[in-house]
Amino acid sequence: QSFFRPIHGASPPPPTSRNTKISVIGIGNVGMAIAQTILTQDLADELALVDVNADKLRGEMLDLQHAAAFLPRTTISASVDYSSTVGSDLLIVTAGARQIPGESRLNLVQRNLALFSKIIPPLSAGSPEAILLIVSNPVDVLTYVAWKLSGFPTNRVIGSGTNLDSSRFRFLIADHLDVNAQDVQAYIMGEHGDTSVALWSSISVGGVPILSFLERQEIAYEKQTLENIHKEVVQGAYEVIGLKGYTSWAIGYSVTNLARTILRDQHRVHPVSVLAKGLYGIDGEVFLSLPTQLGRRGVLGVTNLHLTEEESQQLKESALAIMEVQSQLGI
Ligand code: 6V0
Repeated sequence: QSFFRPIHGASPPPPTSRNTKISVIGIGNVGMAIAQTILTQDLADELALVDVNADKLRGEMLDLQHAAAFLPRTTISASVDYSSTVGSDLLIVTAGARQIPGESRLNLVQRNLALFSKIIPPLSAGSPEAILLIVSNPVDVLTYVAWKLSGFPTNRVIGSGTNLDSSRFRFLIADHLDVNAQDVQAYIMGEHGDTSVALWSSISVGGVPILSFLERQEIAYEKQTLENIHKEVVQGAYEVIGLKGYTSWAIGYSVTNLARTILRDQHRVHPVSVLAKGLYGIDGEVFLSLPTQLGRRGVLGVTNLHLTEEESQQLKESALAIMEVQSQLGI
């Protein structure tokens, strides 16, 4: 029996309209930061949390549910079973083994490949129309792995890539020039990691191209300063992990920002990891970050940026570095 009684002459309820469902797989520091940001931004009617740790799952679910009085209405579920994700519109994967001190990157990838072989097939089978958003590291290689394992078309497999790096980049430039980071248009492309490429040539603030502005004003911009900013971006994650043990808030906002663009069909451009084959002189089947227009169908297209010779070369080298790891995986 319903708590509310129908008013006189009311029509029967319409056939149930479809809810928006987001699943977050892996609810460690990153998964939970994403989950809680999604809740505060009212992006989902249903939020399904999945992890292998049943106690932590239940604890996190209850803790979020207890905030219901302060949040937009979202049904939150938690399960160790992937079937709880069935019918998702967006599958966000943050599950991953952590690097053991002294462990090689390749070994970590092998372990995460084994993990993805268990996770991705049931996820894609349960939500065959979903968009798969990979966050686990190394994100570019694992997005490729997820694409292969899911059988999804390339427009529906996306890696969070350098969306976070670009946000760090924008913050540092804004800080340097004393402007608002939201007014800074700046992209980091390529690998999410050591070989990422800073696109200095296309940075603008409030519509003003920065490099040519500095040159016109004859302000001697020190190349070193620019390089240091990029270095700080690359080191950013290591620094935060060194200080607090993990990163969470910025990646939480960064991924939620992508979720909003996708689910609300915003057609915004984000630097995310997509299949780069045939673009910017890249031949191989490799996922890396390019400025990409996203919407409800996932990837809508990739922008046609003009790169300098140096940037173009760096991007190709970044692709080679990722493919080098991929080639050793045997998939
Ligand atoms: P964490 O806190 O160790 O969380 C990982 C979670 O995955 C744990 O709760 C595990 O129990 C869970 N897990 C393990 N196996 C499974 C499985 N089979 N099914 C479901 N869950 C499982 O790590 P943290 O949350 O800090 O990081 C998660 C991943 O995100 C790591 O790979 C990070 O390197 C990566 N990041 C990626 C970023 C990006 O920009 N792409 C940024 C930050 C972190």
